[in-house]
Amino acid sequence: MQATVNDRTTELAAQFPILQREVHGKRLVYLDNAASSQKPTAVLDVMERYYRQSNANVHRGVHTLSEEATTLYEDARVRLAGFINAPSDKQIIFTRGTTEGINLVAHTWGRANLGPGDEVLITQMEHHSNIVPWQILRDQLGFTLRYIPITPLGELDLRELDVLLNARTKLLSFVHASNVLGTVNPVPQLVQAARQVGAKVLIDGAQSVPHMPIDVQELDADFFVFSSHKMCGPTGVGVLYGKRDLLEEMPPFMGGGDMIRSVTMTESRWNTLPYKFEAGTPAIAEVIGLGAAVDFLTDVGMGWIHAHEQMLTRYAYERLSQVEGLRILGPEPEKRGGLIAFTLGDIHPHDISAVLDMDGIAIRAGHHCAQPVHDCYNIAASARASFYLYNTTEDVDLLAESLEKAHKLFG
Ligand code: C6P
Repeated sequence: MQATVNDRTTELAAQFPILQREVHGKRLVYLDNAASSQKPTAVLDVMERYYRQSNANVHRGVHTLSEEATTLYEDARVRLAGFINAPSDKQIIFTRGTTEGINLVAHTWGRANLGPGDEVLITQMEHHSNIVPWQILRDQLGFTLRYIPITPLGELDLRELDVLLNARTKLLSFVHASNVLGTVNPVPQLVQAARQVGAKVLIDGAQSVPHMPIDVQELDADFFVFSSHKMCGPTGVGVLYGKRDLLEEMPPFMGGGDMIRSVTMTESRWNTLPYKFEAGTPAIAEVIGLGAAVDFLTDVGMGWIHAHEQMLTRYAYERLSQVEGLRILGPEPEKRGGLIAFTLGDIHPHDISAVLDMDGIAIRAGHHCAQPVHDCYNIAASARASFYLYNTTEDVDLLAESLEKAHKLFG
């Protein structure tokens, strides 16, 4: 069974040109997928084809190239809507990524709805991109920012939820899957609790959309954001999904071309959804590339990807637990996505990563843009291995062997 899974993975890995290269004379073992995934030929080809054959601006011309570019761009939107089961492609707003999606909600919905006496509830396991925008807005608008704490095992501590989430809470915003702990948070329980006090819900899906089937209607969040570059797509593009009535009510984020219906010297009127939120020339090639990434992931099967990563995570959890001095952050494999952050004795994570790099193994070292999570464990940084559809149990074995080497070297 395991051999079969690894066989399919090897076949998939062959579709990623970069995975054929060597680093320091060794086969590249890419375990930094939570930071950014690699890109298959299907995505690279579609982007090159766009530039070679159809390159022109979208929504702006009636010549053949512009019409082709517009069709490719809007087809990608339809594919994205299907991928997360959005009721309409009008609810798919292309952004630059998760960070911009959260900032868009903060500076449009947030500015229109938050003020003194209101509360925004986030969690201590957020990425900085779901903390800093709210701190900036809090300082400008005077609302209160609260945090759901974390248990020592790396799960949300929901014992005080009925106090933290109250009639003053206007928004509950949380990460679906933590980029440090791997914890997959209980969306139904959190959404239901928010509904009871009338709070809106924003979910950061940066680490969930690439790795598991997502149905935004089933999750029932008001806003859901994610990034293309973590799901086999190019950098520079991401998605904000929102409930239609909210998106209709919200003022625009940025002003400029394409987001207007009409402009006079005294005032402007806004375009309809989704264009109201897409000011200026968008990342056309990147959106088209993201559409191809969605086709690729759908062909592989999101259910298969999820099961494969669960298998790898269980395997890695056991294998890494045997490395002397290694401490895993976060819950047991059943409660986490496909990543494992850890410390190794008191070796600095940058040193761990440098030793692994000499063996061709790429991991991430640092605070992973989530300093408050590390504060919970009284550490400044950690090392993190994160898996994707092209990783195998052999990659995990190489990781463990290299970590043992690092322990001997520094221990
Ligand atoms: N985390 C990591 O190595 P952007 O940069 O906008 O595409 O994504 C931001 C972001 C938001 N939320 C979560 C949960 C994330 O993991 C990330 C990106 C990368 O963990 C880069 S810091």
